Amino acid sequence: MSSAASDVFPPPKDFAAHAAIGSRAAYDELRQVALADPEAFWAARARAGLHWFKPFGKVLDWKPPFAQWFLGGETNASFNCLDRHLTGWRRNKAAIVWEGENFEQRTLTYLELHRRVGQLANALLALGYRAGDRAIIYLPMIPEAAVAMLACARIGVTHSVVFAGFSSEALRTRIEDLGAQLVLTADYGRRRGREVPLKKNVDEALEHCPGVRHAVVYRHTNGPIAMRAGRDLEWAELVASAQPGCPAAHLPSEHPLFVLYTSGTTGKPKGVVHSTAGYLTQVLATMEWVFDLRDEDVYWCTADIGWVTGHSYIIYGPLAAGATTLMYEGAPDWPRPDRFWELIAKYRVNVFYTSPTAIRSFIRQGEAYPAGHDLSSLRLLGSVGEPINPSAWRWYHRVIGHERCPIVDTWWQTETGAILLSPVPGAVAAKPGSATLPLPGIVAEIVDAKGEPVPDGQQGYLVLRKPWPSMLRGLYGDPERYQENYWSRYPGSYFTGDAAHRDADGYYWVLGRVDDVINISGHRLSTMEVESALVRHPQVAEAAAVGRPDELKGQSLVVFCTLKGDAAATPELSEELRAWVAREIAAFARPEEVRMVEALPKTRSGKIMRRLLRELVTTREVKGDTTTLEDYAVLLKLSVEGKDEEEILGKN
Ligand code: 7RM
Repeated sequence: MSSAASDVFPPPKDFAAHAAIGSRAAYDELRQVALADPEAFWAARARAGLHWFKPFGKVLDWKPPFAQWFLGGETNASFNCLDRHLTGWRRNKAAIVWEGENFEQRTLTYLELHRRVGQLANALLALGYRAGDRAIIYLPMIPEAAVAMLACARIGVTHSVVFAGFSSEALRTRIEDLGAQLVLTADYGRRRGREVPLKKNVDEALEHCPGVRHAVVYRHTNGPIAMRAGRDLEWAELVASAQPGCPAAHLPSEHPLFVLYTSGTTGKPKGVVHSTAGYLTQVLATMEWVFDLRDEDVYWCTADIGWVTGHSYIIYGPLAAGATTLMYEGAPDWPRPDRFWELIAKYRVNVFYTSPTAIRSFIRQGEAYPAGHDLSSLRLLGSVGEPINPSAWRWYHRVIGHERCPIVDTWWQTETGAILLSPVPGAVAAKPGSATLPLPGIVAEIVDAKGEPVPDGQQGYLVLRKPWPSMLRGLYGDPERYQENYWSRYPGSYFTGDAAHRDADGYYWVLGRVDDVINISGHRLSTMEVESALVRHPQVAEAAAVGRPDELKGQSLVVFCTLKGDAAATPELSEELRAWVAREIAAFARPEEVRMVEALPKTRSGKIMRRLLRELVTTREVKGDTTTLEDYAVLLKLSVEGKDEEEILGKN
């Protein structure tokens, strides 16, 4: 499938002229070098990119599916993000520029950030926390979130950030799975003028988590909270009595820097484990290749630190690179729909990285909002989280980038740690809707069900043939699930769970998930997780959740429920169930629609035919009654009695 010439956007000449990689030839050469000897390639990046307390020996130990990188080496992520920048002029450079939802402003230089991280790290050491312990971070988008992550990293405490939009129930399951001893939180967060009761959620979760010894609480809004003596500690008091200088622990390369929970195909979220040295090496390399970062840049990634994008491209990547990273606390449309454009103009943002869902909502609001602000500082635009539709790409290019800024459509996952497919903006021509080419050192392929490469233009599954430094090291406490989820379908290759095709120019077009994971506004959600939440409701007997294409959010959630005995299918119950899911999981998981039905279509082996329901919500409107659904199911059952869903409908 080749594209018309008008669909190709070559790197703008003046962008390429000043870019680190400024031509396709230079880029092909780099990819060639990586391909010829990946281990030597990554070893050189690791040596040049990171500070090592002790140099590594063996580059890669690969016993599929378990990889270890840079063995024998000792380093520290917090040291690489902070201390390295203190010896030269960068010590007084802004590390974090923060703006609160209520327009409050704070700037932390590298020196100041280093001081605060050291204080908190010393306070945690004084409480007895050591390398190998686990901490949950449940904080809003405030600089303290970065301080907390870097303080944990400094002493080798593995952190797990839980998105502040998650419920107390979601928080509890993560604390329990991780066996965390420590929680770092705040009184409240701010969201669209409301105060989100974070500490209250922590209190509820901790009723079931006796293993947590301390909750350290930062006063952000100063709203009322309960403090439990002996367990809860005031952040301010703790750091006031702590020494500022805290030496960074010399940690082995493979030390687990963080665990981040993400949705899988079952009801239980997966704890994706990331390493220290491999993770940081590749995240840092992609800051250069993809964002073409310069020291004088103001860089803004609009993600939340609760997602992997926030970890890699608000905190670890930019800070390891010595960049100025902008952090904004609130919603894009608060108090007005032009908040993002106002921030870009105010802080003279050069590199802007956001999601297709955000872009589509801007399109809906109209061009007057961005037109009212000076966006001339922008040099480069990025997109992440879901496929970007070509029309949204063009709008982004024209209305935000003024046809001057290249766009990097970056494909990656929580599991991959860093961007793997993306144009290199000074070297690779973009095509709207394509993440273009694999970055250096990445061997991607599109295969059929048997693992054979498919011809160009044909749809298949995206797999990765070689290990990469920032790949996940496993799922916390569950090596079998790690093996099963990612490595069992094509032994020796990593299965991404995404469908894709490659065009005649070798460009990759990622189409979306092929499993029971849906993507709502770039947030990954397991349909099983929603179903488990629904069947916890006293009136629900069975539930099936599916995604429906949504113009704004990419996908929206539709759920089918059967009710228990005497429960009546009323609009009130439907509303209650929507609110229930939002409370049990998170607001983004609130179903768009609840359908109460008399039966769910099932295979003879009893599996709910989600694919059938998916087709139903996609291709035709389901009316208020249940007959359509039942008839559809019965018809299908009659014609294919005895076969399983996969056989009937093909596994995508
Ligand atoms: C970074 C992140 C991962 C899933 C992934 C895809 C989808 C992400 C793109 C994309 C097409 C993109 N991590 N996805 N980026 N699809 N083009 N540029 O999103 O773990 O939360 O989600 O998101 O399906 O497998 S994630």
